[in-house]
Amino acid sequence: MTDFVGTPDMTNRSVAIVVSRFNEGVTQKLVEGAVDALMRHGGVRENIDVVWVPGAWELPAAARALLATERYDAIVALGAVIRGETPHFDFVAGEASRGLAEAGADFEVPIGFGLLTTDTLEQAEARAGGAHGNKGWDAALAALEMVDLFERLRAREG
Ligand code: INI
Repeated sequence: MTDFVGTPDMTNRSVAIVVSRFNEGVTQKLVEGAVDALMRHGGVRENIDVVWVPGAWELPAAARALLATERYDAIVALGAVIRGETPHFDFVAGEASRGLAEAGADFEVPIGFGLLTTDTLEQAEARAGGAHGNKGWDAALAALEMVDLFERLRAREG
């Protein structure tokens, strides 16, 4: 039996953070958490691109455009969809999530999922550097772990 577990390591790796401006007070904090995680795991600022889009709906298209460049080892997708502020919460949140999952699967590149879907602004703030941590940090770390895991699995294949 062999266990495979990835170790988050940003050394010599390149990551794009794609983030929505909608609810920017929250998403800016998610970016800070994600950048912090990447820097604390061996990253340098030259290897981190931050790409802003209007809203969560636009995240999958931007992620695909970034992946098509083949410049990145991983994508970190960040956003905040808040139920109280939109009658089409389910469409925006659902389609953004589905689109990101599909993009990751199609390109076989890890996409860290840091899209908050909450009932209230307070719940979103609590997850963007508040009482419930920072989901931007979590998403960046998960993406790095998956990059390393994929590398280990590919090495095993060869
Ligand atoms: N986009 C978000 O990222 N969060 C939201 O809460 C939100 N609301 O409330 O509607 C939202 N809507 C904008 C959407 O993502 C698109 O940018 C817009 O429809 C233009 O395509």
